[in-house]
Amino acid sequence: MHIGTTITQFIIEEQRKLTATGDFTSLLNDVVTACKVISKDVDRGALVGILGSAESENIQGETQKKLDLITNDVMIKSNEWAGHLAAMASEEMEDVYPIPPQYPKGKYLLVFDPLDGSSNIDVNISVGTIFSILRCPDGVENPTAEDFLQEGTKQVCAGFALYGPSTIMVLTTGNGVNGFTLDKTIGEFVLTHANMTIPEDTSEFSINTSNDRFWEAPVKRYVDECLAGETGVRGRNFNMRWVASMVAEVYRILTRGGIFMYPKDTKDPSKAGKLRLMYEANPMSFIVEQAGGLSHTGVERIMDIKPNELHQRVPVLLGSKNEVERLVAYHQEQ
Ligand code: AHM
Ligand code: MG
Repeated sequence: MHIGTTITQFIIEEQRKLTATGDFTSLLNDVVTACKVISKDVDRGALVGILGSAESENIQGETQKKLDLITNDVMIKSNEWAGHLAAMASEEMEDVYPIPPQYPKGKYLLVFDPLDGSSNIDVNISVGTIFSILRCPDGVENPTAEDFLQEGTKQVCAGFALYGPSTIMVLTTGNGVNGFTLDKTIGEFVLTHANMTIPEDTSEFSINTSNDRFWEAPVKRYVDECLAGETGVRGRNFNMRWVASMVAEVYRILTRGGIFMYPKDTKDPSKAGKLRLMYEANPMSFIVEQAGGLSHTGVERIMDIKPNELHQRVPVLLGSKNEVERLVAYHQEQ
């Protein structure tokens, strides 16, 4: 029986159009392998004793889950050996991870959040892995954090795996967005969602409303207007969802539209937002924009930001074009 287009076939055929060397295809294959391993680990969960806290903190001061550390290790071990990468960086590591001296080095940089939404892992709600591939600057042998600080527009590829009822991989290399479902019977991701596009309009919003009192005026206005429904200025009712796993929210938006907001707030004035630019906001922005949506901070397009540090946080407003534009206009009006 024909199984359809596997992710490997898809990547090879895409790269052929660009007369690529095969290096990038192999790198992506290693990332895909890591996500299959993580999918299996998430699936096994309590059976193998890997749920719960690791009783350590990451650089952001967040308590790490055992699975944060396990999945970080899976990403490193799957991607360090093949000679495609010059270095890696992750949400779970303070500094850049250099390729160990016993392995050859390559021309790409890989940055990732190995387990996004990990506060959900112990309650069996969808989590995921987010990644972004950048080019290592020419002539750089031993990349430092500085070499990673490239605008989102420079990404070669961005993707995420979503470990939900199905395991799904969503990818862009700047030529549209495609989704693949893991067929666990054969261990292959198969193309199931070709050319994903985000509807321009939506009546569904997504924000953690427990932060309401800390929001700035434009976000408060936007949400209040959605909540007023058909009796307010919007003249129609809105629905709300909050999964607390960005991977799940973005996948929902790719499937049926919507707007996702993790805005700047005054809860902790030292932070510009909750989500991290390099391994959350930029890859998701690349995917969302390639699917016809928009991704903005309210003040600027996320992918135009010149990063100033590896673990930088940014406000994130992304999804259906017309809703994000409206919210940006509210920021400009103030
Ligand atoms: P994580 O990378 O530590 O899991 O944090 C990022 C997650 C996002 O997936 C999600 O949108 C957000 O944090 C949820 O935050 P909150 O717990 O404030 O609702
Ligand atoms: Mg995350």
